[in-house]
Amino acid sequence: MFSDQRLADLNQPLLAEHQLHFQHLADSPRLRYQDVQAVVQKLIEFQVAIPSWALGTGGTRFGRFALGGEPRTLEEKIGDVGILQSLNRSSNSISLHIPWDIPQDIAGLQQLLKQQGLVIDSVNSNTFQDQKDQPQSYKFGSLSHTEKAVREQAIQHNIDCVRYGEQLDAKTLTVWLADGSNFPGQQHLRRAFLRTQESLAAIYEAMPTDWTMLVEYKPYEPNFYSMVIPDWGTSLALCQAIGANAQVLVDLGHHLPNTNIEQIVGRLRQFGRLGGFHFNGSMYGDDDLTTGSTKPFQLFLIFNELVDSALDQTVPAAAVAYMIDASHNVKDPLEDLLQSVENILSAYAKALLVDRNALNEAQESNDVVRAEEILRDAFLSDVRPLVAEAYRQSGGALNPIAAYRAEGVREQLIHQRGKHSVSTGL
Ligand SMILES: [Mn+2]
Repeated sequence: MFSDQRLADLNQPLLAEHQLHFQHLADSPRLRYQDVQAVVQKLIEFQVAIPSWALGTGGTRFGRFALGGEPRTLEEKIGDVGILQSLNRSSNSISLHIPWDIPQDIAGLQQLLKQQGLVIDSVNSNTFQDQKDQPQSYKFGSLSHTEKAVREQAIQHNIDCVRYGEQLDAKTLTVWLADGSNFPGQQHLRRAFLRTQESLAAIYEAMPTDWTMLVEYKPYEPNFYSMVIPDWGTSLALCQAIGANAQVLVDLGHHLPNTNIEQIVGRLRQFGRLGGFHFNGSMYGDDDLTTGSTKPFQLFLIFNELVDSALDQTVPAAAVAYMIDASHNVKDPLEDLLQSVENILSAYAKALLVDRNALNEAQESNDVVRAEEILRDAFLSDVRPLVAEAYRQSGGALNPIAAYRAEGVREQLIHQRGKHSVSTGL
């Protein structure tokens, strides 16, 4: 949809002002210790996967207000992510949800992905709903279920996901379990855990050795008394029991209010078990808002842990898969995703600006105020010119949302797909 020439035309009127702001930041004391191009390069290299289930308008228990032009097929979803990628060059991969997006025409999909410069990074299993014609029900759990036949069906579904993923060169299986109980006494808590461990181990055994299993946790919902994997400690224990390629996935919305998520991130990095991220914004719980919309300082502190641990030789080097997991109830999903990626890149850029030597000195000498001021100094920097420069240098739009609107992308999608097209997903 956006040719290089079209992007250059859209960027042209913004260029002079951008260069002024960028130069001002590059010359500022904040970047005194840094090679500004090295920071831009890090931003260019940072990629966030887009979920196939979040390209339509999301709903709540109460209703759904569709926007129109939603992608109806996996091919159209790839098209939507291609639009994002052409604008920000930071969303080069897709997280696939099975069974909402079962790949059919593998050769055609591979060609389409190549054309759009995209890859499938992970497949996500779904044992939180009963599918039509499914022999066993997940009403009382899946991998933790008391009945072997239900567990076996859930194990097989996860293995099927891996097989679909292999056909499209994915390397990661993400498992989020809705298993748990709603009432005290309903479930034997330890036995449910052990059955889950056994089931995950069986899936792990069936995975190719170069695959990673990401184990997500969530404190409540859909079960309100207990979740089998409620917290990072449980995820970590499962991963340690299963194998080296089992890693914890941190979903920012899967914490109770006021949880110190940056500390969890630091711990998991230290133990070499942070495998992935689901980015979203959270006000009360798993409300799946735009990443960075409500707690930008927390997002910055999380990136501060990621940047700091990446520089620490004593921390095991590990690839972290970054993905968005959000819902868009009242926004155009594509605009929301552009905002999320921009907020993620901004938090990362700010974390890269932290004067680490000065911070270490302040921490070691217990200079509390100085340490906090160093973080505040980076957090309060306006890094938008750095992010825009990363977009520009990688061939994207200086202002992706403005370009999206100027081109009338949503109107075109509605024209192509209709006002009432509905996407599978949240
Ligand atoms: Mn998630």
